Amino acid sequence: MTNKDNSCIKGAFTSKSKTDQTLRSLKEENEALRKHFPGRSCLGCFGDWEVHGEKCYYFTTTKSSWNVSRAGCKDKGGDLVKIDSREEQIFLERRLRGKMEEAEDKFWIGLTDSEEEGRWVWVDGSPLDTGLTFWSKGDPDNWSGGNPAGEDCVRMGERGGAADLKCWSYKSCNIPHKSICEQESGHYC
Ligand SMILES: [Ca+2]
Ligand SMILES: [Ca+2]
Repeated sequence: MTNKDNSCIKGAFTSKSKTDQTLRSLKEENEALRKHFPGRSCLGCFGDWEVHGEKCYYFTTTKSSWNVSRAGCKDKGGDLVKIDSREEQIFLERRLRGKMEEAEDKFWIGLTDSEEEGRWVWVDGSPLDTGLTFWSKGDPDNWSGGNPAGEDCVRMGERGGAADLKCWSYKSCNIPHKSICEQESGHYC
């Protein structure tokens, strides 16, 4: 084999690896665009619901107990939000900063241990993944100062932004709070 042949083969390899690299970055770009311009991938949400990834989110503006908040989400076709990833926590934590009017203006999420103390369950019945929790410092402490029954429901939000995303706090379920509902996004093509 001549040197010329060798360099041809080498060139072909370099070019293949460049093509792979370009393909990879195009895929990433496409994914990013799909998230930012849901219309392009035919994903969308009705009315005041906000699209993010493949889900729709609704942030209430009125305050209710955890149970009434959950019923409100169900009436709208969803349920209280379940946080499935760090990425979803990042989205919600950032979104709430602009919505909270004061420090205690936190939002109910779909997590509770009302059935059995310390056994955390999401609204879809799945157990809390202990590797994916974002408790504020000191929580969950089941403080009974506000309600003798203690606390069983989880709310989130830190108006000034949460350190390391940690902004879940435990509260008595009867306290009125705003809430975050979630449902699958629709396909509109
Ligand atoms: Ca979710
Ligand atoms: Ca409790």
